[in-house]
Amino acid sequence: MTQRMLLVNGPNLNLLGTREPATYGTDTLEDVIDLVQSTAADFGFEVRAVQSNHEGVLIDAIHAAREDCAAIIINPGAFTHTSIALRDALTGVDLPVAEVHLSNVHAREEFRHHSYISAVAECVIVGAGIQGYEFAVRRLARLLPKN
Ligand code: CA2
Repeated sequence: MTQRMLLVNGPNLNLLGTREPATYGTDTLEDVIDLVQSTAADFGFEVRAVQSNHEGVLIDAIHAAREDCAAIIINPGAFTHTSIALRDALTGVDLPVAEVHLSNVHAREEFRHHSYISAVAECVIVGAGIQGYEFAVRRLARLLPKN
């Protein structure tokens, strides 16, 4: 059976490629999804992609992953720095998590330096632009047992 990865993008990431290119680059969310899908396919994984500006929708998508996903790639957007609920959802499903940030959050404002998610992630990739999502897929594919 084909294994699946859940790709989660949080608030405002639907705007990728339309504004703030100096911080977030010029690639769109569609480019991110294409990159994740094509990288995952090289390792025999399908991808379900979810983007929402609403915390509860993201939590529901994470809960649903328990049924049919082997791993989660997440850029929680600004919820990274605020959401214990998102962290608890990730803990609750007990799947390997890769946390990705397009920008180097550590070189930005102080409030972006802390992540509620990092402590429950297998790996954290920051500042590599959309390539960070590719690294995340490769890392998770390496960690997961072959079926
Ligand atoms: O660097 C990242 O990937 C972030 O997760 C992006 C979040 C930010 O709050 C985090 O601190 C770091 C913001 C996403 C907003 O994305 C936009 C993209 C284009 C135009 C406007 C916003």
